[in-house]
Amino acid sequence: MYTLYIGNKNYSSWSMRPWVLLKQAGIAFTEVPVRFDSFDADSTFKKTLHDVTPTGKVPVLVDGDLAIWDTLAIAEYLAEQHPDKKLWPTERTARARARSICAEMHSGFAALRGNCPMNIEAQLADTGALIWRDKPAVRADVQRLVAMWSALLQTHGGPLLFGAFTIADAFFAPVCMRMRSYGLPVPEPIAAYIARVCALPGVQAWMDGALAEHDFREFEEPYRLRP
Ligand SMILES: N[C@@H](CCC(=O)N[C@@H](CS)C(=O)NCC(=O)O)C(=O)O
Repeated sequence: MYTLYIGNKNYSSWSMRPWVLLKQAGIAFTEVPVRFDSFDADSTFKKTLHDVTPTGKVPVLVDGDLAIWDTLAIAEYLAEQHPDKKLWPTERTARARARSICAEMHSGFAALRGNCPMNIEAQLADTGALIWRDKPAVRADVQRLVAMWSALLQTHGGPLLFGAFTIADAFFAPVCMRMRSYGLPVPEPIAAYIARVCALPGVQAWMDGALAEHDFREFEEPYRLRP
């Protein structure tokens, strides 16, 4: 049985990816929530993770005495462990494309991530409208996502990026959360894709968990004074 260490469901976009992947694929695991705190060296968060991962960050997947950190490595490990689940697209070129966009997500979209931190319970449409007006880099990130998703939905015919659910949809699920919370404007077919991702049982289960947390963490809240 796997153990997955995760952060607050409302805020932890990196934790969301492998959690949704495991849930959506029907792979059994136990979750260990590690509450976000100051992230100082002597914080409970860092102390909890000290013996688990050298990075001191979530997510971490533990399989027996093996710990795998970093979302891409976790996704690759699960795909190798469960070939029957087809976590990557089965066709070679589609798989290469899926890996490309997951790597792009992993190292990119800094403006969107920085300006629109994930906050599932928050309704930040007014803030989103100001960000949209004032931050061309955010608009550029969203334009890139719209182009990426439109091309894939067209090529593979939907309903998800590569037809059926894959790691790629799990990787972009937190982006869908951001688009939703901040009300960022996207064309209708993209809004429909976001709605389909939100309706996936694995994503729904994560969102339900986030909404049940009621754990307002000030340092994760650039835009709200209170819940
Ligand atoms: N590249 C890492 C990023 C992990 C990450 O930054 N996790 C955040 C929570 S979403 C964290 O643990 N932050 C604690 C810290 O920065 O000390 C991955 O893909 O897993």
